[in-house]
Amino acid sequence: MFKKLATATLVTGALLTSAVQADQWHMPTPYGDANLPTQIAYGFAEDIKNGTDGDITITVHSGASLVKHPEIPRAVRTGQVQLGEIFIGIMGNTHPVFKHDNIPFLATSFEDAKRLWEAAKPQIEKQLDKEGMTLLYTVPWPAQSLYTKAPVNTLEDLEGLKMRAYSPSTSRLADLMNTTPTTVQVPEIPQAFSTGIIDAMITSPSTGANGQAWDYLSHYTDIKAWIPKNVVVVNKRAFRRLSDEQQQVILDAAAAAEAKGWEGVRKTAAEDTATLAENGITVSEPSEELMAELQKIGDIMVKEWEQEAPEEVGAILSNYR
Ligand code: PCA
Repeated sequence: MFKKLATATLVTGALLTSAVQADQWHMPTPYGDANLPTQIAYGFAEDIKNGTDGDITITVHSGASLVKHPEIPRAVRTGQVQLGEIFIGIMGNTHPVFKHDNIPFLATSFEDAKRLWEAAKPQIEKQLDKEGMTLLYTVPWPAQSLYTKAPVNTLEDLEGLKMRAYSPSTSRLADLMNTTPTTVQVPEIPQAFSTGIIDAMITSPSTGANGQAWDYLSHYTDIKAWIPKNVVVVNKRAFRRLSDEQQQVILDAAAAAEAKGWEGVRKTAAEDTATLAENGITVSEPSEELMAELQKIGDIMVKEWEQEAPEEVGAILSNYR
């Protein structure tokens, strides 16, 4: 008798709780609070809280504090968290379509990067869907350029150096540049340079400026090789459980976030490049020879990429071109 009563009370209690309790969602992100994508993520969470009158509140766990970056895709896929932010390139081994994001010289202006994204988006949505995830929005990074401890005029100046890699494509690029790829996450960059784990890297002026690159290197060669993006994805089942109105609030917040990213990135690119120079880094344009050498490597990488998945990659390339 007592047991029955206790169970009944528990059930009623649970029902009551679920009726009044707001959905508390968790959103791991890879990068720290100073980064544009993270600031956008906070605004996105705020929009959703306001738009749902507090029924969905999202806690943003920035800087890989809740889930390590390489594990965020799986955490979202399995529903361990409801949504998360991921650097698209790190999923390059999941399916070649994700590599569109790190191919040198395929798209080097924000206009081209946006066109490339429109061309790749249907394929990306398809692959994410297969893995139980729904695409919400992307945030582009500034163009990726070369950081070194000495001036670089040709690829020979880099030969044998340990080059930071952050995705399968950048590992391949490091190989083709006759350097040794070494995977290092953003928070570990300063220490990796000062302990000699890496000698050079290709990343945005923002990541260099946030990590105070002037403390451990001296030259920035503005090769503007590609414009990668983060993507924010939601677990498909978590999303479908919401009402149509709630889903719409999230989609609207995602559209606003995406617009903020493409707008904001131009400003941060210019500001952060200036910060590098102000702090004593030599910022220079690449030599024609270096660009010609890198361009050749880019052509090889496009061919290799297309061979990996002729149908899907072919569709992206023909859409884009
Ligand atoms: N910063 C991140 C991704 C691209 C970028 O500009 C990084 O270096 O890992």
